[in-house]
Amino acid sequence: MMVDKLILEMKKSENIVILPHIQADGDGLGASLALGLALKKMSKKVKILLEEPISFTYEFLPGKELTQLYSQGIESEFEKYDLAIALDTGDIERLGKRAPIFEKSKVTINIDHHNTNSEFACFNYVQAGLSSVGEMMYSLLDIMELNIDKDIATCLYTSIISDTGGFRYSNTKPDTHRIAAELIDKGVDVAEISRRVFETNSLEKIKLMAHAINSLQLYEDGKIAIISIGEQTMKDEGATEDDCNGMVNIGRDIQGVEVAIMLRECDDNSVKVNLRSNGYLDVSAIANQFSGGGHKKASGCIVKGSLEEVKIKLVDSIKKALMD
Ligand SMILES: [Mn+2]
Repeated sequence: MMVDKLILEMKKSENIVILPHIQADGDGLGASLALGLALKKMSKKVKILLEEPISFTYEFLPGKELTQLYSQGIESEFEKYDLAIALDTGDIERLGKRAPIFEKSKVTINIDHHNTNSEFACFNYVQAGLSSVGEMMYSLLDIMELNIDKDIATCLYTSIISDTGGFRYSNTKPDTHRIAAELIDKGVDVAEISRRVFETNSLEKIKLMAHAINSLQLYEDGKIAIISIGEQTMKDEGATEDDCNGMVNIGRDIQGVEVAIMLRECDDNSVKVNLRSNGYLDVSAIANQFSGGGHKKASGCIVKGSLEEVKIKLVDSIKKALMD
């Protein structure tokens, strides 16, 4: 079984590097920290290598001392590593500048739940039906009979609530709640984690939301909602990439909307696209048409062109998909 192979590889290895996807979210980061803390208990030498600094949203997570920020030229530091583990990463591009470190590692493992996963590692453990890598990680640590302490539980709980929107999305299954219950038994502070993850925004984000709401456009009798944020607006408000997180939900939360799109202009004549589906449309298939990926109800891609050009392309492709 794949799980047994992964466990064997982890047990065999001494130096292990863990890599969540770029702009690590609650799931990628939470699962990485949980695995890092667990491997540490097994006396492994562990580094969690991040592309960007940890967002203030997740600063409360335990295990930060295991993280290191990628910087140019650090590749040689990782030459002696015998195992690289990518978490919550659908394809190798999602590792950004750290992809060569992953690829040069002697053994590579990919643990993920994206249905578009390209199985880019030596060992690929992909469970597309599961809510989060956090949920997968809980089961993995359980099989390894590792003691899940309060710190590890806090990381895993954060993973799960992040990707299920606090148990509100259809990926929330009976087992998701069973695992959450086990984690709460370990002493997780539910109210505090929920407040940090869902109810604490930067002032810049709130100001950005005002722009996003003003930019709202509806197409196809209100089935498609688009919000867009220009590069200049980001600069004017002093907003960061982080502040754009979840902004797509503004459109998704409107009655009658099937697909919500959030467009974020980047300074290299490209547009970062977030897609959310409220119902039957598989937005990972739409993202795939533009070399992106994700889940059926949440996906993303980066498209070359101006905001206007990208908007036309996407609306066109979604219109076609809605007609099928
Ligand atoms: Mn995830």
